[in-house]
Amino acid sequence: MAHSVTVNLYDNKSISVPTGLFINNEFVPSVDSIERINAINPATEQVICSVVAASAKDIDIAVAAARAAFKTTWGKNVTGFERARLINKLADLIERDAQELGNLESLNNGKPSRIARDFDIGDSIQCLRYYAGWADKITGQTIEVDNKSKLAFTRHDPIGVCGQIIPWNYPINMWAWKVAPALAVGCTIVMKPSELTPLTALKLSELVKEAGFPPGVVNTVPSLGPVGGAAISSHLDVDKVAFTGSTVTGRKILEAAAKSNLKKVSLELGGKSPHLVFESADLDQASSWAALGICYNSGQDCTAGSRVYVQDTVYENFLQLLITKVKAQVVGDGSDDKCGGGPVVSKGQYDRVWGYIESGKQEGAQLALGGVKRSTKGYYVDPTIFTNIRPYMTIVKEEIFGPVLSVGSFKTEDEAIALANDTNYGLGAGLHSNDANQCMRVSSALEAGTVWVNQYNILNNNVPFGGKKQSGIGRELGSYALEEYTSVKAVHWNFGEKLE
Ligand code: TXE
Repeated sequence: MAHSVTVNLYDNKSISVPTGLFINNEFVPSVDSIERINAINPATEQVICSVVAASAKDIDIAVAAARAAFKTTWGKNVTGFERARLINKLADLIERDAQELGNLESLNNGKPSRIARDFDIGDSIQCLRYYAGWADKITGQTIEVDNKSKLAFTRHDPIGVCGQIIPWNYPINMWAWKVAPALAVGCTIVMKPSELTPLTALKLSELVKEAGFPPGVVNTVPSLGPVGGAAISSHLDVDKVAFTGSTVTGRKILEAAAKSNLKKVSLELGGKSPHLVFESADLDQASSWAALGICYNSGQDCTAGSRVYVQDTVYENFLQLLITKVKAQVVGDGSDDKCGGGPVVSKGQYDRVWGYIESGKQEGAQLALGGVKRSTKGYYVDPTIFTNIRPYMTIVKEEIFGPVLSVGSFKTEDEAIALANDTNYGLGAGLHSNDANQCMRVSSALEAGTVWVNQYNILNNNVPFGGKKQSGIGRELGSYALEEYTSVKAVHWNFGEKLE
């Protein structure tokens, strides 16, 4: 069977998309399985194409390829300058193909093509360039010890073969966040994209080869989570797993790592991020950020601001502004540049989100906007706002991962902080206030890896990102991510002391 297929994009152009497993810079079939994964367009519910699904044996082969490259052409055998050159080359190629990649991302994920191109891919290019900048600056310390004839120094060695398991909400972006720091320090990669969105990771693999990375440095193995993801997590020759996805799966990965070789694990998991609006805030701005916080990427965002709490004195004003702004969001087909959001990614996610909307209605929350299904094709969920919420309600406690917002109120700052922190998660949090002291007090009290003050959901490649509590372990982005992919070796050097 051929290892590529022609896919029609929106602009009447078609492209060839690889459908095999990418191992040792070649697209290959599975060695022992005929299983395939259907990539579906969530706007039409139609199959775009199918790709090879890696078996556990294929994962073994990909890991062996990554290990061989780590020992020979990559790892400690390639200079930081060369790693930087190749990563920059890859960034240039992605920039060259941004339109095409944006269309493909949109087709498979549902998000508007314009947003995929300008934001997801734009950010991914910057991420690669940011880490290319680090590649020749991976240094340790020289440490004086308690003897003048000795010193110690540290080396920050690449940790080795990295399994990277990524989700479907930002397929290209999550690929870049994982691949860029790993390559910068000299690791090799076995990348498992989500079974829902395998296409752009395969297309990017072509660019990895074109950029000139040696075979085996980046391997791409689309697979079902319990097959390929589990095989990576429990593999004895994988040194680290980086994961973004649900807390349930994160727990399984950590357990598999503990039961196999105690590989290093970083986890970026779910969230139920709160957004606090105090009475001194610029309500017009705060409502715009809150609308963005829940509507962006159709709410399929680990930091989606899914709980908004407003000081009672400004609650009514704020709510009206918020409803107007959320209503103005255009949700539609990804080919339409006017759209700010598309359908959710799959039938599974569609059913899940609508299940939460039903539970909100049944548990007594009040619908202030949305909550009505479309009768047309596509996994669409129009932005939905619930008020009259209670802390015990499922929509207030659980991550919905759709454009569904719960809005409540508070009287005092202490009450606001208590409401915000009343969750097992700790990924993001936002606050809006024009009182600088209050901003400082509240940002310090919020239990979250990222706090946004008078804005929301803005990330930068040079600023760390990650969670507290059950939202994760470790940090991505910034210099902090480099620590996730390196292993520190201390070398103790004696240049004088003699034993009697
Ligand atoms: O996630 P999974 P799902 C949350 C969000 C969403 C829910 C379910 O709330 O509604 O999770 O989504 C791989 N061993 N997030 O079921 O299963 C899987 O193949 C190893 C938040 O799609 O976590 C995919 O590549 N890997 C999140 C990846 O895990 C396994 C983004 C994510 O899928 C595996 C996505 C296993 N046993 C969902 N089982 C965020 N933090 O942004 C599955 N996988």
